[in-house]
Amino acid sequence: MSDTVSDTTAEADFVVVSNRLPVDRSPDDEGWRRSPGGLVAALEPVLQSTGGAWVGWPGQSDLDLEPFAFDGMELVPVALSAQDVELFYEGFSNDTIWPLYHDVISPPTYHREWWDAYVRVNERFARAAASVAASGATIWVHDYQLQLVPRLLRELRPDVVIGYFHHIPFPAYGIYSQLPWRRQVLEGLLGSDVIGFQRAADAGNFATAVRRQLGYETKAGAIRVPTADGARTAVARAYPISIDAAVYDELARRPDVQARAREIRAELGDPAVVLFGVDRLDYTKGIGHRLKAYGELLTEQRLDKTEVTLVQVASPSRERVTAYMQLRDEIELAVGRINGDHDTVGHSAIRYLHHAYPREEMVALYLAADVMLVTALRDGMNLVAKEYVASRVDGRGVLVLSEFAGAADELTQAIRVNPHDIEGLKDAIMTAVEMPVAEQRRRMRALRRRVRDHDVAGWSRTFLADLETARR
Ligand code: GDG
Repeated sequence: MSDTVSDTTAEADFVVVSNRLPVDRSPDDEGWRRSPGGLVAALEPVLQSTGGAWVGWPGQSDLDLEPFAFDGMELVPVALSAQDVELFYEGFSNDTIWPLYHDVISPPTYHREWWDAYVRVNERFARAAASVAASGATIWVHDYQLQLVPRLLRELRPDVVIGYFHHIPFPAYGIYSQLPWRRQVLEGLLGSDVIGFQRAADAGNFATAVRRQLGYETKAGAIRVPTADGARTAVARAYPISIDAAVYDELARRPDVQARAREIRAELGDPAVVLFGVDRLDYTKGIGHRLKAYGELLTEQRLDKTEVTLVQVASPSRERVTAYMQLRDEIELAVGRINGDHDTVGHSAIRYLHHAYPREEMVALYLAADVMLVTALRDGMNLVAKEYVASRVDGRGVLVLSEFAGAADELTQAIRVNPHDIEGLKDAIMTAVEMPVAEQRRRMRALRRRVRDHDVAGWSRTFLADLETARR
């Protein structure tokens, strides 16, 4: 990676780089479908108006494709071999960085072979981005799989402006410093002009790591990065991500979605109380703690088992990583025990669903749920919490929210919990179940205002405005 990529083929003034392209192969394998998600929704208008490009992996190993146009964007596929997927993606990204950055809830694995693959694949992404960026382009790199890309890009293309957004937590120094390649990762990120985090605490942890490891001066989020001819400034600060709130609001007002919400309650046997959890099946989400608290409330008869149902959607995730296989076994064992103890022939304590659902169905579930349980042990933001709020067009419903999710900084009218404190979690669930309607409405009004006024479009506008300032 020593040669500078020539920009003779370059064309895009705005380039997004993320592990995955924003499209999935359609089931019949005949072309592409847009993958759902707020990031695409937020960035698509910018990409379309600037003739921008998106660089990423198409999601299948050994698929080597030429760039192609899709919905007014140029998509630039980066090929990953089956071995890259195993070492770079499942290995270093999801079994080293992910557990380390989520406060070692699960022990991180350190393999030099995984690191080598991470470097190699990051170089490939950087080269792909460098080759499509126009002179002076803005390049926005996303997330923990690509932490080395900013610096590699700066070496290849000193003319471009580089932003990086970190979707997951950045851990405290005592934890971060376990990483055998801690300096290289910090230097990789510092190739950016602006480094965005979910919470102010994450940005603070990053600045501390930079000071302690590299000895660079940091002042209120401005980091002085030494260069060959002096120094440049990199900015590290919080840009809490959000959702396209209007889309959830609209879906939740649709008569068919509301009818489906009523139908869901009927299918559950019209219980007095529906509790709801939806997460990727991930050990960071605190699903086990949630089940423990709920099971004890049933056993102690604080909740009436004939009157309450917990719907838990656990969407399949990272199924080839051992820690996730073990988690699935643990969760399914816990669900089986609780249901075995408390079910009747006609009623289930937990409706456990190991599937992914279409967005309409998710919104119907949000509308059907009296209480939403977000009990993450560590979570960059947690968009589910915001989606629940945006869907409650009826002003009802209660959000129980972990203080370890980034969303807790903003959603202050939720019932805040420490999920490690099982007694506290049980009390919070009871407070939510028993909350008078007037109080539900008062809290929900404030929550909805927050999510409406801070949506994902605002998030990307703010970040990109700071990148423009960095350019000047
Ligand atoms: C990472 C960070 C940060 C889930 N199951 C289904 C489904 N989902 C959707 C949810 C939500 C998204 O997936 C999950 O987002 P989260 O934010 O809750 O969590 P992560 O996947 O861990 O995301 C996180 C985020 O990045 C953004 O920066 O907030 O902290 O870990 O949108 O609705 N969607 C559908 N069916 C499902 O079954 N349609």
